[in-house]
Amino acid sequence: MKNWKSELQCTAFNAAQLPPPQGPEVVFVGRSNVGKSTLINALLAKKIAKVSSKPGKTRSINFYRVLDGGGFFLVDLPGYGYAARGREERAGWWRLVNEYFGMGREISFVVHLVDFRHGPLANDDELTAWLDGMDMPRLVVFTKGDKLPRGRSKALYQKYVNDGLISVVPPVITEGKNDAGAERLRGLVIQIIHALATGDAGGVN
Ligand SMILES: Nc1nc2c(ncn2[C@@H]2O[C@H](COP(=O)(O)OP(=O)(O)OP(=O)(O)O)[C@@H](O)[C@H]2O)c(=O)[nH]1
Ligand SMILES: [Mg+2]
Repeated sequence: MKNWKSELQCTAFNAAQLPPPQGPEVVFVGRSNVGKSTLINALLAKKIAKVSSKPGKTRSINFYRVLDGGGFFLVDLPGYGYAARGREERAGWWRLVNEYFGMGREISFVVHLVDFRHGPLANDDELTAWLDGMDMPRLVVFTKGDKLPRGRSKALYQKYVNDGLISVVPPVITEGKNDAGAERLRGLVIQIIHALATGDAGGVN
């Protein structure tokens, strides 16, 4: 799918700063440093979200408005699982995320990013269980696929899937900035939004 027209709509550090819901939202979640902001930049085909090699870069909830596909938002969340953060900050993360998910917004689905080298870790499982409790559909994206030798990818992918990962369509593997898959993923995001809105998730391929 061709490039989207997009803009940063809002940056929120707390619930009071969250914008009023204005359309379907696709929310990017995952551990710090897994590549959420990188994937948003790849999808939007511009350096709009801040990226860093150090975990804990994104501290706010950032809403990127996409004008194509009927209009929707990509929402970049701060990552979790950053060891240098204390208990208080972790509690703050959960508070903000709870408020965001709990205010009746039109959240279409969650993109759960998982480092392909490590697979889902304990805090990913915790998040998955929490999302399951809300019946929140998820698309699993494995990041940093370029960091693994090609020969190992297939077996590892199969292992994660066999371990019971649930994803609205089979998990996608990405490879960072040189992501030839971004174009396909753009098409997939719009298909999933529409399939979920019309109750025809079986029609996505
Ligand atoms: N090789 C490779 N590097 C990647 C990939 N995705 C992200 N990175 C790198 O991983 C680092 C972290 O990327 P970010 O996009 O900032 O990660 P994030 O999930 O937004 O992190 P927080 O904002 O801390 O939650 C950066 O150095 C990226 O360049 C990938 O697929 N392959
Ligand atoms: Mg980030």
